[in-house]
Amino acid sequence: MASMESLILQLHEISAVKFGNFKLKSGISSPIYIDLRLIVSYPSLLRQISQSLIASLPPHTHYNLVCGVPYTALPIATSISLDHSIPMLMRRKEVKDYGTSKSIEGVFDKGQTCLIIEDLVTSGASVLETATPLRAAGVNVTDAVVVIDREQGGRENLEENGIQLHALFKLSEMVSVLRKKGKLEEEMEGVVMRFLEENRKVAVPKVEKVIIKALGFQERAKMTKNPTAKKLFEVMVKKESNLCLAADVGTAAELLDIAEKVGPEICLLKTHVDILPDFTPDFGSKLRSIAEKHNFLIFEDRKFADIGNTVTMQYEGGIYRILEWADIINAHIISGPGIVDGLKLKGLPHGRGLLLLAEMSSAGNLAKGDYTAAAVKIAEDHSDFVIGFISVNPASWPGPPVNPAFIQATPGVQMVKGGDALGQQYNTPYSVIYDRGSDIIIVGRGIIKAANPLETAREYRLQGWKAYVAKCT
Ligand code: 5BU
Repeated sequence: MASMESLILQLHEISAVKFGNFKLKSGISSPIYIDLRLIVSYPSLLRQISQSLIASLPPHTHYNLVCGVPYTALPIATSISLDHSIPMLMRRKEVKDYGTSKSIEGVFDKGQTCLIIEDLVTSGASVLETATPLRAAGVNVTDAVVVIDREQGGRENLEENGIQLHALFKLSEMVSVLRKKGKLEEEMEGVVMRFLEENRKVAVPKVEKVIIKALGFQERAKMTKNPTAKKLFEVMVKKESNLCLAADVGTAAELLDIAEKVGPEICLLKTHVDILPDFTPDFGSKLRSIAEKHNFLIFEDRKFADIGNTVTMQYEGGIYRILEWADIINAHIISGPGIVDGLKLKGLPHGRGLLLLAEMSSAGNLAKGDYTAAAVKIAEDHSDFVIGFISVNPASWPGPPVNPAFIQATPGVQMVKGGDALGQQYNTPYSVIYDRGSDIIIVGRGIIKAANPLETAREYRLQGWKAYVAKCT
């Protein structure tokens, strides 16, 4: 097997590595340019690279298909396919509307796993462009192998999309080998290293969103840093339920009663504890024992909105002592990020989670545009405690895709689109989960006012889950 050093020197020899000032596909200017298209003219080098790529994979890497990212990696993938007798697939670059079977050439079965082959990774966008139609066709994509990792965020971006990146070598390794072998002046080495340092992260364009939608709760459970979010993902998978009951009933007794009845169907039960006239201090422990019995989490829809110091007291103290019994709470961001610091101070030591109100369901509400974007930013800055968002249409949020570790929960859900007399607006479970990109449907009156709440809750659960499954396949 050729050594890394030898491959780097050979690439330099054929002028596949150039130093100067170049504009990259991602739009940034770079002092180094790598053109691996040239290797088709050097069959021995092409074969050495292909063999080294496969040898560089960790031994447990599982795949039964390979697919090169067009065009540069196609000959590399072909060489791998021939050498190892692994069937190859090709993605048609010209077909823009991926998701149709025509975008993939070759024979495959759903459930097979395809290794993506690429020459160079910057942001990871090209790998994702190939992974998206493969996943849409039912092929698993878990690993990508690349000749050179430019170390500009590609590894992280791909990881966020459930793809592990393996690289033959990093750009910085290439530069230091060339310097060591006297192929690069010290000054240019400095320029390139500085460039690498300053361009550590390149955002991935929109295509990622499609993959995020397709990522399952099981995979996303591994991505979150928060134990409550992890548990919620796991409960959803176990119970095949992405239904949250908004238990807006008249009394605590009724609430405990409906929690007991509907418990098996839900992943989450949402309370407004301040509407219960018969609240007693043992309410929390009673509800928690029902939650444990039926394996759901508790979300107090308190909508904290004050300054950090005040919310610490509201969260922990008063009559309700929310911190003691609610797994999840929510907050407006109107007062700025201090509210998250305050709630986190109390909640994080208990492993609790916070949903930020990024959007609301009621007509004429002001949570949109920059406000929604600010909620996302605050969530990212506190991803140990913020577990996601109350949202209405996260699929349409502008900007880079939201980290799939965050959970989207959406109120304003009924079987039929419509609203109430006081501004509530309803969308259907399918539209909320499939079209609007949410994860959890929050349903109140649709279940509570139904003639048979248990049967109706089951129907909502099935509809919500069906939409989630459709989104993942
Ligand atoms: P409904 O009966 O399904 O309309 O109840 C919706 C519940 O979700 C209710 O408890 C509201 O307080 C809650 N809600 C909402 O409807 N819209 C929002 O934007 C937020 C919460 Br945040």
